[in-house]
Amino acid sequence: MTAIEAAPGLLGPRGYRYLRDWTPPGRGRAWATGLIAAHRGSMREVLRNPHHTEEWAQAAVRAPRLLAAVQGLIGPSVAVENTFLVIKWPGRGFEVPWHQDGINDRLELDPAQSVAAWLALTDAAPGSGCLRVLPGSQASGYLPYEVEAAHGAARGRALGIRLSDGEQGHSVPVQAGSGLLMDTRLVHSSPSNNEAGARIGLNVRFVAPGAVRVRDGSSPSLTPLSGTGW
Ligand SMILES: O=C(O)CCC(=O)C(=O)O
Repeated sequence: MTAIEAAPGLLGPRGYRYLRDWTPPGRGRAWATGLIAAHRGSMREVLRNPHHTEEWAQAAVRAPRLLAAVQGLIGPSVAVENTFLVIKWPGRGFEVPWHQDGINDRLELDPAQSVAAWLALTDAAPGSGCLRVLPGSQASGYLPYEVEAAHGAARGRALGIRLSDGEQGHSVPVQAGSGLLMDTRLVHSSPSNNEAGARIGLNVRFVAPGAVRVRDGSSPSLTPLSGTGW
């Protein structure tokens, strides 16, 4: 199937949408302040699945405006499949390679029944490492990926997609408390933070019942938020 023949997907031809004020900006910034205080000493950069243990993340994934937007896309029954927090400390090189959220060695998400969200807790601008997206890339489906050793497991993301020559993507600045909703096949990345403050964002994968196709025999760990069928 070529990109032109493929259906554009839940988020339309661009494959992503801005979500304004999923939480009040001050609340996002207050969570960020708490995270900076908790992790400044260790300079921890990645928290996996904070919605399993941290109250702020449990509240974030349930934020009414966010949940309503997700339900509008994938229906009334919604669970969280994964969350992934990235803290980009100022002056530390940390690039997230080009990747798609809906596929890894463990599973593949049905793009018609799942959606990814990137939720800003601080302002994110091109200089501080906001997301770069390849608009329309979701129409090419899931692409081959490779392990990128340089971005090793310690940083939690080991998958990389090679772009064609000349492709650079498009920076999407996002204010604290706002975010992006993305097709799970949208190719995106983020550069290092070269500004003075930490840049913090939470990536969430939301699924409807039946959206997860397991690839390695393991069981997905779903946190139901609404509806039935779990
Ligand atoms: O927070 C970032 O810079 C990128 C995170 C991301 O793309 C992801 O977790 O899928």
